Amino acid sequence: MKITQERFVHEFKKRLAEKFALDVKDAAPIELYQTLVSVVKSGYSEIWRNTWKSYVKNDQKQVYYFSIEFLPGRLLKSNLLNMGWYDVVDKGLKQMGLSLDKISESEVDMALGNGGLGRLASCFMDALASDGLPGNGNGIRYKYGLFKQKFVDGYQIELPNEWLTDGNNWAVARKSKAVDVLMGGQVHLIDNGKYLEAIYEGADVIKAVPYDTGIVGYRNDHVNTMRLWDAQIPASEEVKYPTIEDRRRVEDLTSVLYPDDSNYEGRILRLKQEYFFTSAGIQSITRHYKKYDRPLNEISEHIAIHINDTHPAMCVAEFMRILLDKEHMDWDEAWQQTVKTMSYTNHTIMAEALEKWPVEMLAKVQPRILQIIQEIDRRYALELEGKKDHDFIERTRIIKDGMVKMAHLAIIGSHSTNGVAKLHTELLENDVLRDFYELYPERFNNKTNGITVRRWLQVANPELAKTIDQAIGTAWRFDAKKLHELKNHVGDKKLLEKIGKAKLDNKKKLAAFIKEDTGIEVSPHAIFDVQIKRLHAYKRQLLNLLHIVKLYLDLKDDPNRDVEPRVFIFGAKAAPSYHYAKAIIKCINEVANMINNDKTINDKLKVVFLENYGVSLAEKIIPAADVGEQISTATKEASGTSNMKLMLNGALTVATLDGANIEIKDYVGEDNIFIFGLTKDEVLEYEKNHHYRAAEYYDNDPVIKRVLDAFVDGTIPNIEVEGHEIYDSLLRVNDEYFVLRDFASYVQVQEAVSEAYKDKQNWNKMCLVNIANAGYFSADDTVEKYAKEIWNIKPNATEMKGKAKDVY
Ligand code: GL2
Repeated sequence: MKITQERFVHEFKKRLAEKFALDVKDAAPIELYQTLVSVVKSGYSEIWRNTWKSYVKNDQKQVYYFSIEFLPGRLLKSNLLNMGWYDVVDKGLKQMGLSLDKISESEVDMALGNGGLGRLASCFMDALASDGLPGNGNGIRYKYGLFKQKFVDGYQIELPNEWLTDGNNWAVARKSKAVDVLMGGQVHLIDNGKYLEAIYEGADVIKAVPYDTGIVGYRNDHVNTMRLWDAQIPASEEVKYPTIEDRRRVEDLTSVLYPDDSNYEGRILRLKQEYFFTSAGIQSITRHYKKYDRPLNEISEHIAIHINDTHPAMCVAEFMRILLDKEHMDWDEAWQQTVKTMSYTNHTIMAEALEKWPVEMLAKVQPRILQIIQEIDRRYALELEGKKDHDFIERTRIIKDGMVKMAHLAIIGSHSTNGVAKLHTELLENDVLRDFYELYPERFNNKTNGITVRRWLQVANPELAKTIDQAIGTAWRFDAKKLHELKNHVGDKKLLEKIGKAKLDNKKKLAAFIKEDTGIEVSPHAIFDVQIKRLHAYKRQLLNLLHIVKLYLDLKDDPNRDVEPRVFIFGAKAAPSYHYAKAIIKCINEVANMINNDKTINDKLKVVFLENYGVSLAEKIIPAADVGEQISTATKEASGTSNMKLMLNGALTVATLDGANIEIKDYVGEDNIFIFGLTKDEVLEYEKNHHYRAAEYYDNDPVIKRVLDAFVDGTIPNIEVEGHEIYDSLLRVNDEYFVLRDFASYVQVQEAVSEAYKDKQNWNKMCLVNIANAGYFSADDTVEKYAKEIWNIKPNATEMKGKAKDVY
């Protein structure tokens, strides 16, 4: 829809009056926000309808991306950008004396995910729509998002995140599209002469109600759907749940997001959630497919289903259940369609994150699904008999020792398994999933993660975006790879200065936010050194902290030491039950207190731990970062995506050779990144041979000894318990993630960072090289590869990508 400033202002005032009976000057921020959302929604609703209609009309193959987490953050600005309305609305609001930035702050983050995996799903949603591809999200509408983090005396406290208090203005409830999901009870198979009939007894019927959110493509008149399911009690079942507690038992199914990142918890409620959104999604897909009388033995030519990590792996069995029990297909045909339809992404090799569910638990949640998995497993083993040895078959079976291995179900039941960075895929093929790679080499492939450059540069960092426009024009806004044209400008001093200025301005803004949020004053001229991600031992926030303590002790020894001032900025939530991660949070906070309040340090060092890290906070921090810390133990971080967001915003990366860091290094070259630490082969060697002795590093390196002692000798106050825990984890438990082993090379590379920062022009040149190469990590391209190589889907025939290019 075309919009002019005049028309927007008129529409906005009209709706504000209709909705709230208010004038602009009397409206509260939330009322202004809700009014704006309603104008924006009305601007894309017709396109949304038309996009869906065109899929149906053209009988287009569609992908359904099943993910137990989505992390869209705020949608207002990104929708405005994608619709091409941003500037007009910004000016129109100003004309009314309002501010888009302020109104946008009223939007509560949609935080229905933990971290990288959920954010990736949302970047992919945005990219699918912007590529004009027929792609739908399928997930859970949690009533409570990821917990709100507060610090009390330096400890993490978790508060409920009631993100729906003011309603969710973007979603549309589609009660007419609800489906029934059966859980629990028993199932009997009865031969009725024609086929085996599944008779359910005593099962709970749960009504799955979809809430659809439009996902607006970038300037291409294309709007896809993210469908999130809510659990409700069907009217026919109300008498079964006479008390409020009874009702809660059902409705709680979609209440909370499990707050554990990369760690699986064997709780029955989680398993129920997995079955709930899987079944609801598969039922609605097949129901829609059948509406048009197409043959079911061709379904895989019309739909693709993506299993994002193992949480939706029951898709395989649920799809089989529908084809067998409802459509009476024979097993072989149903299986063929299932494998052709499904594809799976693995996001981690951490053993604790690989889901295994006890057979009895699955029997309680959905006995028919268990039966089907048992049959898949039986046939799998039978088929390999005589072809593979007994051990191989036992190692790769789906059910083993009373446990159902969800990754095995996903691999066996799909035609594609991919990792999320080159190194990660290599580890899957040669190590973690070696047997399956031997069995199905053609199923394995790599798809390095990507990010949406729109949110992480155009929306989050408008000043840098404009600077780039001035240098290379605006084509990069449609095709992020074009950022590489910046490489022709490395010698352009004016441009380098402007990049430096944009960074400084962003740092000033962040400094103001830090002051307001924490009371801590930081200088925007110091190096802003950022580590933002979940708190996890393998991500090694502790290594960062040890280095900070070293710098502090050096300054205490010699307060006149010539150091490049630095502000270390952390953002990280720890899973509520992850004791060790919480101990690290406490220690970072106490080190921060000690340093920030020490007058002798004279502002050479500051440590800021911002509360409640999430998408919106990331949008404030990333544009202001000079240095991004990507320091996981090699082999442990599957890909990482904050590494890509930070480089895109001109931060230089301090990195181990892990995950996508390796590919970043290959693009920018070794001179434009700070690499340190053990390599994959060295880590694997240590893990195999158990040669590593952390205590030797303590005994032989006086710097390490001094830094570690500070955690237990009272140097750092208020960490009597936590300091010892950390000390013991390194020295007694032998430092599982090789923090001490990598410490010396980390210190060295950090010295190189400080040295490099002294030459501003060269530093800005390095930033430019990073920005120029960040377009290679655009989610648009990643998703295009999934579309071509895995899903076999094509852009919408009526797609108008690039049509509005001249508007800028
Ligand atoms: C993760 C990986 O840890 C992370 O490296 C990766 O970038 C993302 C997205 O692929 O997936 N795996 C995982 O379980 N979580 C991740 O963030 N939670």
